[in-house]
Parts: sequence; C-alpha cells; structure tokens
Amino acid sequence: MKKRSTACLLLSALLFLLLASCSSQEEHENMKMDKSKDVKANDSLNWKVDSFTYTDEEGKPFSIEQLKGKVWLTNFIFTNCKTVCPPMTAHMAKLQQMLVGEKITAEIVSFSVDPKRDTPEQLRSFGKKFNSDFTNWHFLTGYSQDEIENFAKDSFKAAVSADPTSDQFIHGTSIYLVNSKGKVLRRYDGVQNVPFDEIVKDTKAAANQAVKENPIQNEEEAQPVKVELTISGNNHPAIKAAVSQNGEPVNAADEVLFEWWRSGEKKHQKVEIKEGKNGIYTLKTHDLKPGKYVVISHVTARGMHTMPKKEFSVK
Ligand SMILES: [Cu+2]
Repeated sequence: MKKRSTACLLLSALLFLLLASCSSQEEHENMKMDKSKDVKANDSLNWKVDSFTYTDEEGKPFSIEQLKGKVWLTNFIFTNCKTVCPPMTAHMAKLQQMLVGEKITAEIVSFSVDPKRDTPEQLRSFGKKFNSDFTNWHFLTGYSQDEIENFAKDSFKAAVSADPTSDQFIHGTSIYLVNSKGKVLRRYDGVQNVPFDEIVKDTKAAANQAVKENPIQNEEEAQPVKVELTISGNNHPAIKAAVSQNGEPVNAADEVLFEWWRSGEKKHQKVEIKEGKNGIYTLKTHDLKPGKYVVISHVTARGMHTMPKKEFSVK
C-alpha cells in the first residue's frame, strides 16, 4: 500500500465513479446484448413476474392482482438518485402522455430500489415533479432491501444493490413491457436512446391482444343488452327489435322471441328469430284482425334477459 502509484490512485478514483453511477455493469451487458440480438417486436423475453403486494405512493397496498389482465410498463428508480432516475422518470412521464394521446390502456409501475428512504410521500412528491398521473402510474415501496433485490433479479433479471461507497444504489435502467398475463415481453433502454414510438407501438399491440384474449376484463364497463322495439305500418305492421350492447349491434342473440296477442284475447302468437342484421331482428305480422295488439319480445343475449312491451293497432 505504501508503494501505491499515482496511476493506481487514479484508477481507484475511476472505479469509484463507475460504481457510484446508477447503471449497473449487468445493465451495460444487457445493452450490448440488445444491440447484437436486434430484438424483434414479436420476440418475447417471456419472464414471469413474481407475485407481490407492496405499497403505493398513497400508502395503500398495491399487488400484482391489480395488474391482472392489464398491460404495464415498469422500471426501477429511487428518488435520491443523482444520475439516471430523474431522466428515466421524465421519459416514463413522456410515455404516459403518449399512451393517453393514442388512447392506449396501460399501467405504469415504478419500483423504488431504496425502500428505506422512499416513503409513499417521498415517492408521491418525486412523481409530482414529473407531472406523473397517479391514476395509472404506481410508485411502489414497502419492502426490505433484500426483497426488492431478489424481486428485480428473479422477475426482471435486473441487478439492484446498494453502492457500498455512497448513498446511491446500483440498478438497471431498462423500461420493461409486461403483458396481461404477467409475462415480460420486452426490454428497452430507459435512459439514452429511448425508443418512444416503438414502446408505444408494442404497448398498443399488447393491449389489443389483452382485450382479444380477455374480453371479460371489460365486464364491469359492459352495459346491459338494450332492446328497442319499433312498429311500422298499419295493417300488417313490421315489428323490429334493435338489440345492442355498449352501442354495438348484437347479431347473435341466444333467443329473440316475439309474442303478440289481441287485447282481451287469450290466443298468443309466437315467432322466434335467430339472427339479426346490424342488430335488428324483424318480424312481419300477417293475418291480423283489426284491433289493438300487445307485443312483447323476449331477448336473451350474452346471458342477459330483457323483455320490452309495445302496443299497436290494426285497422
Ligand atoms: Cu438511479
């Protein structure tokens, strides 16, 4: 040690600087790998994200269950980061805006790698600095240092560790795209050459895929099946049932049954129509005696039963 040369001192200083920087060596290797492999849009890394229940920037529990059926972008950050986390977060904020612009439904999750200092309040004020919209962007904490290091390694093959020489953390700088089944699809550079358009395009594709595979996820938003009966013509009126759901015509109802009778008479007539065109099921009446009639249509579509009633008269 006494004989330590100036060159050696310089080298130590350089090493110190390298370690203190946010991007890990593993990340640099990943970047190299990304370039050489030229990952295509359909290539899936196919890593399964481990189940978790952490704490969000509101101090509320946030678990992977809340991401079920949803597509999400994610990264690892900490609010006291002196290097890459601020630009990474600004990039994520830009992506959030772009997703809104393209009407893409996706969530964003930023995991703190410094859970001791990153309280929910701290994360919230950090997010606010970047105009993060917390409705679909979740900043997570509420675990031990060991837990987040293992989680990052197991689920994202990402290194996270405390820098022994400073108060900084060494962590990967990727943005990951996770599909609705909790599989990591892709990894992008989150700092320097962020492929914004590509990320938005891939997220859109994954979100469309999610809707296709899991229409149930929209069940809460699904309105009940709607039926509108209209009657046109006098002597032998045509009765039309327009069946729709969420403004979309339903052309394959389980059952559309028209049943009508003359007021005061017991005799009913029934016709079942199986297929609609543009959601319209038409019944042409015939041989009707003059009088007042009542018509009902039973419609069973998508498990929902609805039965409107209408009156008409034949002269
Ligand atoms: Cu950082």
